[in-house]
Amino acid sequence: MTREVWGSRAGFILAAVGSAIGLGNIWRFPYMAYENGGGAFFVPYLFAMLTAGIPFMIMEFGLGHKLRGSAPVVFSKLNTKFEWLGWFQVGIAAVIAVYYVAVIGWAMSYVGFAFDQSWGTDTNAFFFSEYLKLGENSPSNLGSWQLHIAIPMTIAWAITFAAVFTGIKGGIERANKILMPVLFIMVILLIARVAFLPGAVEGLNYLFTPDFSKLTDAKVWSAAYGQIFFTLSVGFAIMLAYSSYLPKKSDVTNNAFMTVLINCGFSILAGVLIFSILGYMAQEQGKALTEVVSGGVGLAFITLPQAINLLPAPYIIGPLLFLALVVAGLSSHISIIEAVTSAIIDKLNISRKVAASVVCGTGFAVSMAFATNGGLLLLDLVDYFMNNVALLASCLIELVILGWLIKVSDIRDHVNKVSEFSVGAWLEVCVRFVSPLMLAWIVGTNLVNTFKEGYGGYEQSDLLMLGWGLTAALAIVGIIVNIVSRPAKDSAEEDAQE
Ligand code: MET
Repeated sequence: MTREVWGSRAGFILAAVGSAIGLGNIWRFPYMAYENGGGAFFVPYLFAMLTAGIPFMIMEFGLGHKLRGSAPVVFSKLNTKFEWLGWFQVGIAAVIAVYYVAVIGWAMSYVGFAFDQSWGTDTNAFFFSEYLKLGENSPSNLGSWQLHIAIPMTIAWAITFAAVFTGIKGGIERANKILMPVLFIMVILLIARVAFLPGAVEGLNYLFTPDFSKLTDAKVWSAAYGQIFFTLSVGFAIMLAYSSYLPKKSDVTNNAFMTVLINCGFSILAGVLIFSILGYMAQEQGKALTEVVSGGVGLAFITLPQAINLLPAPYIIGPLLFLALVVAGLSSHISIIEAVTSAIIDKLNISRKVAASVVCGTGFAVSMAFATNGGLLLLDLVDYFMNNVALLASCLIELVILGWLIKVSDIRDHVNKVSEFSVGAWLEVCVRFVSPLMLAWIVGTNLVNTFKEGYGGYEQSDLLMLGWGLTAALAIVGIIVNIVSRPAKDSAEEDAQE
């Protein structure tokens, strides 16, 4: 089978940017910046972007372009012993995909609620009690299935399925060519409106006024590094898959820089949007901004609805805000499902249509666990482990392989051969020293802290099964697949040496 290719350079960049820009940019970044020193957060964030984000993106685009395969193929072509890491990454992608779609589903519901603000004044009670119907649940006691959550999730799955089933150029590229411009237009229109509301400037001052004392706090650096991999979709099979469809003649370095810079620029736009709204809300309620700010799920589904209640023309701004979340989320969901699908196509040599049907069918069924009363708790616990343990460990292992177990200069040479401007030896310094050292420290700290303190007050048995157990299971499955894989990869290693 000849490998599919992107139809145009712009199409590839839009798809890569579509993957990178997601829920993480809108609900994670602004709060993270606020919590970690406001304007001063940009120092560690830029540092993480330059030393980890850009090098990682260049390496993954270079590897996907050179070795033309999904994550397991790429790693097994480097050395057949490394194939397991590709499957571990595909596993992380699969797990994230099944809960990420739940948040897209909630956001879809909230587009509807926003028209008449049917969440009422107590948006907290509305979200937890009326919408999620969270009761005496826990991550392992999910309660009953909720049709009103399952329906929007099904719509999200249908869109992702249609894109991935149709193929790289006709499906994924075409979807992103619609979704990305729509997202940018919506966000710019929203900013143009809310940035002039009274109080908005105070909100922005909060976000951008640097608290340099935070720069000596290790947690701030860890937060910046932790955010960069998730937001750029690197280290969990996505960008390897996307770049494996690049045509032979492609400017890898330029594409990587564009993707990273557009994504990080968009995060700042999202920060401006959210903090203008929060500043306005604080002013209207006569409160300090610190009293109204919240993070994560609370920011999107409790605080924003409260703010929308106070906004002029809430029936326009409200639906637009949630639609932006939906659009950003969908283009990322498509990419994460493609990461899994392309690995299955490569491994089993089956058609895209069959692979996409199996992946989306199974993913849909599993994701229904999140359309339950306890879905939020399950999501919270699994998300913590995937982001703070599995993904960062995967990135660290990838860095050790790329920096120390193969010749990183080979990849740099390949990249330089096909790109307009050359990448200097700084790439190797970042891949071999700066990033792995930072990550080793962060992963180590996360492991020790989670081991000692647990997470979110969940039961030990839940942490053991759905956190540690799930993470270990993904690695073990990868290793088993690696072992039983036919060792007929001898030609592959030669490919990698080329
Ligand atoms: N980059 C995406 C985000 O920031 C996540 C990876 S794809 C589900 O939301």
